[in-house]
Amino acid sequence: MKTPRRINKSRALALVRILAALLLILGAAVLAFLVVSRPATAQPTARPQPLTPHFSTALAFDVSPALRNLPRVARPLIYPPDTLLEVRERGPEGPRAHRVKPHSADGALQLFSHVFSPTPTIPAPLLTFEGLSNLDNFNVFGFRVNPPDPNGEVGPNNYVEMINLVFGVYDKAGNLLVGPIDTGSLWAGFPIEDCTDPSGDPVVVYDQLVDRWLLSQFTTRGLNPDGTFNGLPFYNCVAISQTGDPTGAYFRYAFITAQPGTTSTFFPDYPKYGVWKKSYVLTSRDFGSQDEYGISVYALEKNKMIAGNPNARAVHFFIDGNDPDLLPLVGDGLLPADLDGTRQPKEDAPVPIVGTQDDNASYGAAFDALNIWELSIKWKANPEASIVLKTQLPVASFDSIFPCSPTSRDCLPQPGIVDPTQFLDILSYRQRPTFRLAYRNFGTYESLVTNQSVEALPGVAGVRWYEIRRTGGSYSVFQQGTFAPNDGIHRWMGSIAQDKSGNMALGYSVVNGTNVFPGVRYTGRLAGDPLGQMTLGEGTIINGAGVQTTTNSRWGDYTDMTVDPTDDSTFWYVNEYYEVSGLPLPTPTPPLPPPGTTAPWQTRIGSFKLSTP
Ligand SMILES: [Ca+2]
Ligand SMILES: [Ca+2]
Ligand SMILES: [Ca+2]
Repeated sequence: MKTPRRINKSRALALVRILAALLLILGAAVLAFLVVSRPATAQPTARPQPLTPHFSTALAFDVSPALRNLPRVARPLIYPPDTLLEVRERGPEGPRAHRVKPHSADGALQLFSHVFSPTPTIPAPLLTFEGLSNLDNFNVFGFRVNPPDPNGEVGPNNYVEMINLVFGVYDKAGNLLVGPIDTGSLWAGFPIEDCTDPSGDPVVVYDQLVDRWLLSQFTTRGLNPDGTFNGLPFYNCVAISQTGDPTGAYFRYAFITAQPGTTSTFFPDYPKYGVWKKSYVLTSRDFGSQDEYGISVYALEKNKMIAGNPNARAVHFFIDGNDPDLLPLVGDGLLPADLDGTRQPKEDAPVPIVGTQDDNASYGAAFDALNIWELSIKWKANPEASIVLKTQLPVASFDSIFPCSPTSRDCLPQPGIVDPTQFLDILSYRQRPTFRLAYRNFGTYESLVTNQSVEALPGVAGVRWYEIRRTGGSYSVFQQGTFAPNDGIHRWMGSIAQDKSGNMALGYSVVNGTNVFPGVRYTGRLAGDPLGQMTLGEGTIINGAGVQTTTNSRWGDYTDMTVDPTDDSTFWYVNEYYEVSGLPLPTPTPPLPPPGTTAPWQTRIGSFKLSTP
């Protein structure tokens, strides 16, 4: 184990540094945006340059006590009880897409012959139960946060959920076995203390190939409270369960995000992970301290990590988003393939990495497309790795720029809410697909499904979803659709996956301005159904009964549809909703919140199957 630089600052100060950014004036963020949005140093290149792999080994490693015995790092801080902190509200923002051409009609809008209503065709949930909530944050930290970043995955015996800023382990009946624990405690005692902060953007994935859990978060000590860089490094903190029991001990790793050849530090925002055959793959939206912007792609050496080898390696590529030719090809993020099922990709098959581009947005896309990158990696003594833009797949016209006002996050109305600053964030302007890129090998072809939020009809949010196939190494869009029944309900912040038969489930948030409170629903299709159609109607994980009243408007930033490895058929979905309203209450008054509550978001976990066995 290499000895990292020790950083000795108080826990309270660390929390303040991470989260107290809401105290800053907006002007600082605007200035940061202006500085990084169009750097004068950007040099156009004709085509994507060959990208150089940078290999490293984990900067720190150790073995944790069993999760159920870990000491708790977090100590409640004294805040007014109604304090709500936005996770990393101020900080590097990078480019922000805006509209450059008028609304485009959606070219893959699923048509309904009559007014859409939920049909009995889609099976009801087998089970739903309460996940973690903002009340857990209050109980652990003494304050609440937004957004929640809800995600979780199902394993043989457990469901593990991570949110900002806590996580928990459930059995499959929904009983909480361990937690809620502040995410930093997962790294309690770890040599790189940055990992012990409750920093956020957590991701958990279950690796059914080797029966292990991967839990992760980024670090934020390199950011000042005002979002500027202070010279400290950043890390991706990754914990791998020693066995299939997520309540047991973990092998803990930290991989630095520094880039060779520069003195900049790189903040790895919005990390997303995927399971592959011999690698864990992660992508992040990076901001360098010298105004660099781009997307990082990492592969982590899985076989050594699951063996608890301190010398597990990483390979890192940085794709420069300040290059105007590269910006549309990476946008605001790429998603790594995350393997479902047990049929593995071919030996040495490249890992698909997928982005999305929209010609309505200001990143320079000439047409609407999926951008397919391929990452190749061989973990030899002298490892080899490469990443290439494999192809661009034109897709049916879509429009990711929703009419939001007064800010780009004030988009979707809620019942009783008349102040548009409290409208919910659709987040569709971010030029990227949303978690996950669910991969499945069907033998004669490989299939990838993903989704993004769009303006499906003028002023109506919907979910564009895609099935990409790789056959003999070549990619095509096998089907695509936009799910937005014209029933006055907004659907967004989706996540999609396929079961072993190719049946597809799409979960998402719902809301409207009159009688649909923020809730969680799902739709689906069977493998043989007409292409591009979610044929089964709509099911409900949980109906909302309250509204979000915070003016930061944050929603998501992601949700998670996963597949039970036991039968490879049962879907498990997690998303946020409101059972009671935040304060101040809108009129008419929905259910009353607990005293002092400002943002009582909750999460709900639900399971369902689309076909009987
Ligand atoms: Ca998995
Ligand atoms: Ca478009
Ligand atoms: Ca707002």
